[in-house]
Amino acid sequence: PSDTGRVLSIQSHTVQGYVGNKSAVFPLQLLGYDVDPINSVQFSNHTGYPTFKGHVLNGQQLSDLIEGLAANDLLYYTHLLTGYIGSVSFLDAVLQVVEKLRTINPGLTYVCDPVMGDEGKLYVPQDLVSVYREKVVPVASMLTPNQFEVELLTGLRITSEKDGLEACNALHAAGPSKVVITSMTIEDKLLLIGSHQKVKGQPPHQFKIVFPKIPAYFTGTGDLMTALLLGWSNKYPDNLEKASELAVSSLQALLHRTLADYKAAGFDPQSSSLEIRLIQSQDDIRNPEIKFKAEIF
Ligand code: ATP
Ligand code: PLP
Ligand code: PXL
Repeated sequence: PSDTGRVLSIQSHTVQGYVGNKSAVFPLQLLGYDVDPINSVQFSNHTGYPTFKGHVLNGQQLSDLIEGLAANDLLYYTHLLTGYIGSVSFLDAVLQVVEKLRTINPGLTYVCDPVMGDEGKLYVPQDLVSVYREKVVPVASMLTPNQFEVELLTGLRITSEKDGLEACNALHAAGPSKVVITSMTIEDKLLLIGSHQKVKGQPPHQFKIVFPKIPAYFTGTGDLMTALLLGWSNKYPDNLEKASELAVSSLQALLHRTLADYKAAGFDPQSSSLEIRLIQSQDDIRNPEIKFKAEIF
């Protein structure tokens, strides 16, 4: 744990707009990290647009890149970051990358956003779910699921804060010492739940951060959130609530700027998903003002 690190980030690339690596690499760099992106897809734009064009990297092509790095002794990483993954074969190749990186740095932190769906809808193939559950969760250091993804990973139904906390306990038992449920809706309120099991087998330290729902739909925010959580939790390794306060505060500032910019341009923010104003929010990423405080359970 230190102020900086070297991150291998395996995520989507879009030519236009900010999802995947496009929304994770720049903020991590701003926070002082060396980031080496591997683009799991290269698309013209994110898949929420009427159409998209581009190419998908397969598991063998991922392994080729890793082999090239290995051949030059370039595989030392402090962190691995993964987000949306579209197939079992690619997820299996990622699992091999985790194993390989840990032979070189046994202390590697694997930060995994188990992107599978949202609001009851799955947007990856069904057969990915059991791979995440059985093979990925056990090797992850930090997991950043949303409410629906927690349900898929634990088989528990989450309708209250208590359910969320119990699900975190189940996930700790399966592997990761840090779990952040990045968003859940409980009685019309949005909240984040964080859980840090500092000692294996001991009760975790748990907290929540409540924040208001903005009446708009954004894309790439989940990817940005996980990147910020990696960045800040490495700087505050024993203080997940502080790391989460910083991440939530950056993100809310960025979302409000995004909304204001769209409105100023005469655009109806509820008519389609909004591209985040990432570059324009660099001060809010570097130096967030903490406006959202954690409440300890
Ligand atoms: P995953 O990447 O695992 O699918 P997710 O579904 O939680 O994660 P998002 O729904 O994009 O991803 O949310 C990520 C973060 O973005 C939330 O923690 C929240 O801080 C913020 N956020 C996104 N949309 C809104 C919104 N409409 N109002 C307020 N905050 C939002
Ligand atoms: N919709 C589709 C089709 C996706 O592929 C993704 C990818 O992750 C999303 C929505 C959600 O993105 P987010 O991580 O911002 O929730
Ligand atoms: O934000 C997740 C994401 C990742 N990758 C691609 C996407 C999206 C969201 O739409 O289209 C290609």
